[in-house]
Amino acid sequence: MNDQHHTPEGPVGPVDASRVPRFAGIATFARLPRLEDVGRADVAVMGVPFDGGVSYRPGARFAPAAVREASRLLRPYHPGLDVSPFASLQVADAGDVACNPFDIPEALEAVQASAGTLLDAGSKIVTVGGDHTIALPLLREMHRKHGPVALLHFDAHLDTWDTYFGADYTHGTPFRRAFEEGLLDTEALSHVGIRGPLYSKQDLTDDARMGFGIVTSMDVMNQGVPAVVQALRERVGDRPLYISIDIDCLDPAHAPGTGTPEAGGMTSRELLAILRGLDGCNLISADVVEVAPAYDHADITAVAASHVAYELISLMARQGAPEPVPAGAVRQGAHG
Ligand SMILES: [Mn+2]
Repeated sequence: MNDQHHTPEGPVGPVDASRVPRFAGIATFARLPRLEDVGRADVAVMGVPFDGGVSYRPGARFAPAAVREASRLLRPYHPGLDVSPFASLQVADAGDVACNPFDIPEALEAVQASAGTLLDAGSKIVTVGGDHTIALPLLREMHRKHGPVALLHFDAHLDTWDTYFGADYTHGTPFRRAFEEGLLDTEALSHVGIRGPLYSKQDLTDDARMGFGIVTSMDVMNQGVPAVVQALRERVGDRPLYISIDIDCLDPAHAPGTGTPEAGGMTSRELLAILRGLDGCNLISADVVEVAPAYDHADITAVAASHVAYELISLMARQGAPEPVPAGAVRQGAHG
């Protein structure tokens, strides 16, 4: 099964929607095969149903299941990037990390171990959280593989705070811990989508000291997507790039189902456009976190998250595709 994308048969793609209706069958991400069914993957979609690090509304533990359900409608060809990600690469659903819901450090160890196994098998990872605490063990593994990494962090919040109630590992602190642990390339860090009130001006001082640039949601409005894209591309260059996307970077109108909503955010169109503008960057892995389905309406948030994950996978396909596989060579997934 190794190097499956080099075999004449090509990758195993999603279940054929013309044979099995999209709403039928057990949900994997985008109706792709499970990792255990194909043996290896160029890109593994990994669920992390953990929300033990939240400071406000809980519920992101249910996000992987909700995003998989919402991802049924994704289709194989991405016209904006002119790529068929599931034909260029073997993409597979790696299932969920079985996190201890009562022990944060143990849960983070489990996330790190699962991520390490996938990376060592040659996969890039698109993680569907889970709350933002899980970005820390993911960044630890990125650092193990790549050294200090560039980071684009899409969020309403800085997530560089120090502690909550004395706790070091929470969804508001992962990037301060990552900075302290030397995981980040401090020349190439930026938040995108920041808005809303802070605890004090010191929050910004501390954040800048760690090397972060800030693109606020108002900057996106005032400068426009192309200027924001250009600035981000200049900041990250060709460094190994990790993208961490808190779905609350979107306005609550576009992502109501999240734990700490803030008014005045980006539209889902703006987020997708910024991501698309990163075509050609050296994207090593990514996460989409903080979807809390209990507060969602009509799957708005889960649909947005599924499209964001698809966008990330498409960027990986554009950048790392082996020899293009003819469309007819992509085998349809069998499970229905
Ligand atoms: Mn966050």
